[in-house]
Amino acid sequence: MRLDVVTVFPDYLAPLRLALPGRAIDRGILDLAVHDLRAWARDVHKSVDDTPFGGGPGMVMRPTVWGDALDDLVRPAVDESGERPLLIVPTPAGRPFTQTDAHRYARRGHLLFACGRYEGIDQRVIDEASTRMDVEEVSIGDYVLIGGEVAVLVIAEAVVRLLPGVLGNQRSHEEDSFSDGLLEGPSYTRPEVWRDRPVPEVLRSGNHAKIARWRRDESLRRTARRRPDLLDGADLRPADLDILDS
Ligand code: 6GU
Repeated sequence: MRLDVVTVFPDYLAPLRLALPGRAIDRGILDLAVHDLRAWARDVHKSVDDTPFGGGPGMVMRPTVWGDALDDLVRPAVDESGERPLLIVPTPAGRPFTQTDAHRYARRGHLLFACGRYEGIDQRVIDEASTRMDVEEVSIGDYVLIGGEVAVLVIAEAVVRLLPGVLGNQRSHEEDSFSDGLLEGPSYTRPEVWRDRPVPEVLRSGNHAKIARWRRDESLRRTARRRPDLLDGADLRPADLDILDS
């Protein structure tokens, strides 16, 4: 996968070269490039923003600068594979980013992240880009960040860990929170008793069917308490309903 990030703070993206994404880069699974938007600025002051039409607080990022950056990074408009790049614009005004999106992004060949700062990017940049690439404006939650950089770290990490060969054990995706529509339950390791707290007996029983049922029940109970909204979308079996009633 090719992953381009355009930002006025390239240093913010340094963590992408650590840990999981870093290993993916070393193994040639991920080709990461972080670009300084100011490289496309036109004036001596390298300015990338201007005052908003219609008035109001803050500044808006200039379409001229962003347009040139996207032209240079998305040439040709179609990759060798014949696939359009996917432009992802993190913004608190976007659709919520979910695990389903992470799986969808992980199947793409080329992701391009455009980090906005200030009051955002001139909307014509997004509208014009839509004519030659797939574009999604996404939010990582109902709170406001200063810019899109941290959101890119979040989204990129969620995507990169799904790329084949990045995590050792593929089965670990299947047990992730959200992959079955429920939250994951608690986990335990040695020692068997720690500060007078024993590991739940069932986990030491060696009875795999019983362990699976217990894990499912913990997962259901936790989801009902913390994220009841998720239960509507989860595919529940008859045995699950008894737990939720109890
Ligand atoms: Cl994606 N960007 C910014 N700037 N703030 C956010 C966000 C994104 N998601 C939630 N808050």
